[in-house]
Amino acid sequence: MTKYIVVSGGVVSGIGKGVIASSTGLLLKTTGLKVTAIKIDPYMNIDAGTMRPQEHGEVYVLNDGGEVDLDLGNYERYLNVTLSRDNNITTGKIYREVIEKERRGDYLGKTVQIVPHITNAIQDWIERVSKIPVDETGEEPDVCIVELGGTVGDIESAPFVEAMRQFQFRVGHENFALIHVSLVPDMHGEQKTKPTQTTVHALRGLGLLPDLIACRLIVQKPLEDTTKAKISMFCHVTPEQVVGVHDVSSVYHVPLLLQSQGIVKFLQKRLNLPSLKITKEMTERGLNLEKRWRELTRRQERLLDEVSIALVGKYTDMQDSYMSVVKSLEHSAFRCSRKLNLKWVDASNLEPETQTTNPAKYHDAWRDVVSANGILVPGGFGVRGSEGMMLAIKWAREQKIPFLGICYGFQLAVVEWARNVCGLSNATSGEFNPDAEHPIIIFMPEISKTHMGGTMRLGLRPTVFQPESETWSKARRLYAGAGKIWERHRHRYEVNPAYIARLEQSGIDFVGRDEKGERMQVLELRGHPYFVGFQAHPEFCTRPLNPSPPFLGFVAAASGETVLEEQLELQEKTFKPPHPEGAMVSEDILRHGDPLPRGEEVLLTADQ
Ligand SMILES: *[C@@H]1O[C@H](CO)[C@@H](O)[C@H](O)[C@H]1NC(C)=O
Ligand SMILES: *[C@@H]1O[C@H](CO)[C@@H](O)[C@H](O)[C@H]1NC(C)=O
Ligand SMILES: CC(=O)N[C@H]1CO[C@H](CO)[C@@H](O)[C@@H]1O
Repeated sequence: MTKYIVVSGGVVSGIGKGVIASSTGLLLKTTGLKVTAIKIDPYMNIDAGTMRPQEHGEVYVLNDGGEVDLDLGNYERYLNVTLSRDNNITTGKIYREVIEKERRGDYLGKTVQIVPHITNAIQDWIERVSKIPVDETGEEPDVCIVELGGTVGDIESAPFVEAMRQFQFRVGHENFALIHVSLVPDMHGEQKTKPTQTTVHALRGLGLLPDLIACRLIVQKPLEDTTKAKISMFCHVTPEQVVGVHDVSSVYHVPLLLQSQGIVKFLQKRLNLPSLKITKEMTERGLNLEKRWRELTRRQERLLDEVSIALVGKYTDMQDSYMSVVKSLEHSAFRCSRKLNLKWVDASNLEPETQTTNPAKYHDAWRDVVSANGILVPGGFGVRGSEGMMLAIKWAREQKIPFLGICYGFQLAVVEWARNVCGLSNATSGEFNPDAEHPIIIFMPEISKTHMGGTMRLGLRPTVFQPESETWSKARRLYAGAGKIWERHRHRYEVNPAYIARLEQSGIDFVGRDEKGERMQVLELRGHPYFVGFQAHPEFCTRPLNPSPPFLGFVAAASGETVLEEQLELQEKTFKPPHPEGAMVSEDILRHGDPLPRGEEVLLTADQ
């Protein structure tokens, strides 16, 4: 029987419910259990692909091409699992399923209602998805963490709260626990419990009893014993059921903070976890995970040397849209024992026009770029800022500053090369000007231009390293010298095949390509400390204890030549892909080359 831990929130959203939920999952994993996660988003969108990054943060891409909320990224990273698009439930998906069933006549003409039809559909979905294997064992998970988005009491989340109320009886008391995350405001040094009392009363009114109340304090001061006693008394729980989560130096400390308050022991007893048979091998794996996690957090506190990275992008004032990129840099910096100093540079401030319209911004932006140890151009869309990004790329290339280009950043690096090295001064991307004289980047031919803005190439795809790259490519060494690697893609444009010979003659190397060798996926320059571009989005597969290889190489190179050499050697010995074996063989890719579309067709927003 699967054990379910539902994590709900009260008072306000955005207080780190996801981190508490994934930390709980991680702690259970250290006891040798197999853990999966489901995120419920009470909004009507069917998927996240069409949502604007300014409003929702990053669109996170899964192996199966599912475009989801960035919280699923949290779970994949903490739990080292591979989730599917069904691990994200939105109101839109549930309603669509119920409406489709109604249209098919599955309800035999009965009145279809929120209770029981929508609430049943939610419960069925959770039960089904919680049983899907997500890790290298290929076995059913023991525990499923269900994070309920929004706050209890919202109109939006009401059907989900009711579904959870019913669900506790469906699966039984011993298999269902609820963690309610609440806010404890600190007012002039006094910790206030009233909001928590109110939200717990609301929860009880809806038929759900909290097994644990996680009190978030948005200050660096732990929950006081008197506050704990008060919450325990007014919310009708024992003091051991109240845990405090104050601000700590980094989110990686949260699991240890929870553990120190006995939540593992509590959940073991509450859910009768010892009744699950845990093999010796899994117990050891769990212990090893705990040891490595502790080491990571301990090492983090002692970091002295800094590495500064300029992130030259477009949505720099909406930093959540680069969540996975930032995580990849963080994980890589830990590994290199460096403190990450991230400088956000708005690319359009680097353009010559800004020098006249806003000289201060122009100079600040360039100061950040030229003082950085490494320059990163992440994914993006559209022409705005692209000239500024290419100026930053040119600087990195000529001054031999470590550079990493992701997706759009990779494409711009190719255009910059075509213009300034290959002598095609009119080179540009077909994305900006479809009638350009030298469209170095073009719309992928398989993708329909006419169909509602087109589709995307989405999900986990292989990249094959060119045979001769074995002798020199740093990118390849970072993947332990593998001939074939797997990363997630999300793009619509590619390097124009008509220019590849010319580009390569002038000295750029496309060391990684698709299986047919037609699509350019990894570029690298020889004779440069680190100049690498990826058409894929490797940032979606980074792990705290297993940083994304191209990011690791980039941060290591930015930390110095010896650090890079150390990390290359370590990667050659220890790197393992974060995907379970099964994820890396896809029949239809083998049979048909590169089929499109694998995911749902994606409509573009105007901004893209
Ligand atoms: C993470 O998962 C991958 C693939 O499922 C596995 O090979 C690797 O050993 C796991 N890493 C850890 C630290 O558990
Ligand atoms: C290409 O650039 C030259 C100047 O370098 C310009 O005269 C010419 O019009 C450009 N061609 C196109 C098609 O834009
Ligand atoms: C079972 C099911 O309906 N899954 C859906 C999950 O969401 C995606 C859209 O993002 C749908 O395509 C799936 O059908």
